[in-house]
Amino acid sequence: SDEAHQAEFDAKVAADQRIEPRDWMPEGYRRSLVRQVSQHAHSEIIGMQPEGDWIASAPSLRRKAILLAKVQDEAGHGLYLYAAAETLGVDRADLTTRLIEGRQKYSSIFNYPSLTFADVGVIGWLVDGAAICNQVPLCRSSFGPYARAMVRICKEESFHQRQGYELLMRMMEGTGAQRAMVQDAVDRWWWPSLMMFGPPDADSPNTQQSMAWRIKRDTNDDLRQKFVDMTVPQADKLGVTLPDPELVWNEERGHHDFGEPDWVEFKQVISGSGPKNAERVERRRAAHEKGAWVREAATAYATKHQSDREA
Ligand code: FAQ
Repeated sequence: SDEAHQAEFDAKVAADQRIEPRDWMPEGYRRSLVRQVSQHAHSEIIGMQPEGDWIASAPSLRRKAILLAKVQDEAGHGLYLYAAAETLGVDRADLTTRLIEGRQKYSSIFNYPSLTFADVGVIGWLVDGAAICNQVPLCRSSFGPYARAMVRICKEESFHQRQGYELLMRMMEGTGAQRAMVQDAVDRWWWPSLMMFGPPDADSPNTQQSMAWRIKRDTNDDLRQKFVDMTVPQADKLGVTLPDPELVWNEERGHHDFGEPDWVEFKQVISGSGPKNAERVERRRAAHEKGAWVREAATAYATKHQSDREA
């Protein structure tokens, strides 16, 4: 009966056992996972664009090789995540259609422009840093395929974060103009990085249920705090200033206090009118259309192979 199934599901979740694709699961659980995992997959794929813009003009062969490897990893992450979503009974072609028709979200962070090569370093440091902070706990997400995808992804994200930080360290040893370029990139990416964690807990419609199901293991505000605490000493060591006059260590709380991100801007960006939304989605749509012949050829080949086998 459904009641027995529900009880079994609840017990598994409470015991921190993984739910697997063939297990019974509440419809809402499935829906919320499809939502989160597909948004996450889309983020990896759209997230290739801001850094991808710099591959052709990386300042050295070494930087180009590193950047190419990182952007390829992001494609790989997208593919693991689409595969995880497919175990929930959705089809990746359909998810891509929903993305390019603007019916599904992807992370707000990728709707900002990457204006200089310092942005590549800052994306690695702050954006991958925030991604790690958010994703390490998701390695313990209750849905098996998602949790396992996160383990592999987090290993690669930590390389991504270090390459960004190392790039910035080198630039900070350079000329005044290079140091200014790093500071400018930090000024532009800091607040959007804080927004990656989602709305404040009080305005987060999904957190409570997702925490109860152990899809999410921490709230948006807790992870945002963790990220700020982790990043402040890194900024000091780098020699940059985080653009928040309210940022201060609070001895009593044992955490940094910090200012409020601009949630009006956040809402605009997630509803499609951020600085780069239209361009990002358009580029994805064009790439998808350009790839149509590859999909057709692959399908034709598979069909031929199938009928050869049957003959
Ligand atoms: N952007 O109720 P909540 C990466 C939406 S890292 C856009 O709090 P939830 C690596 C949310 O979906 C980036 N939309 O939602 C990389 C919901 O809308 P819906 C990807 C956002 O799910 C680095 C509504 O607002 N990482 O790609 C955002 O409990 C460098 C209400 O929000 C992940 O996806 C946002 N920032 O918590 C790649 C991590 N925040 O669906 C390339 C996995 C919220 O009801 C280069 N996801 N929304 O229409 C999560 O942990 C969660 O889904 C949150 C949101 C924390 C993002």
